Amino acid sequence: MVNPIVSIIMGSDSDLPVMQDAATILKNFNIPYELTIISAHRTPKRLVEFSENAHKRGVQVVIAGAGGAAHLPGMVAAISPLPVVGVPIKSSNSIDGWDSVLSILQMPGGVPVATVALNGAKNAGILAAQIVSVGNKEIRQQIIDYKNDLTAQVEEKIKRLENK
Ligand code: RP5
Repeated sequence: MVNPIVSIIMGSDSDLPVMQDAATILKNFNIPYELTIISAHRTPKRLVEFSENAHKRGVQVVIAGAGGAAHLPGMVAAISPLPVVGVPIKSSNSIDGWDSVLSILQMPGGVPVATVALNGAKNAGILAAQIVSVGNKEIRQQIIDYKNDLTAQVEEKIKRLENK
């Protein structure tokens, strides 16, 4: 089995329907990833163990999703030397989602978390792919192809609209 270079972690299995979008992107780009649950509040020792060791296992980027009082991405960023992409999730314990966004976004200077939109796990997957593409020409080419495809899709829509 190939070692994962991206780690997708989330606070609860209830986050999976959202976080699955990041996994789908990485799968489509053929980027080896792992996916698991780490709860900042309910498994704090597991959080520390993961954060201290992920880079030693060859992980290059962490995607961390959580809802409500969403401390998982920030706490991983506090310990790990790896770049952390944070996904705020509108969960059962969220007021309206802003609580998750601000918990992940408003990090103190010195401890960055690259925060995507609420439930924005798809963009987290793309951003993680772009980060690992810095040192990988094949992945970089896939990103270029992906962007060209986005353009082609819109051009197709423009054609359809203008020919009506
Ligand atoms: C957060 O609490 C999790 O990331 C999840 O978004 C939320 C609710 O968790 P469960 O009660 O569904 O386990 O820590």
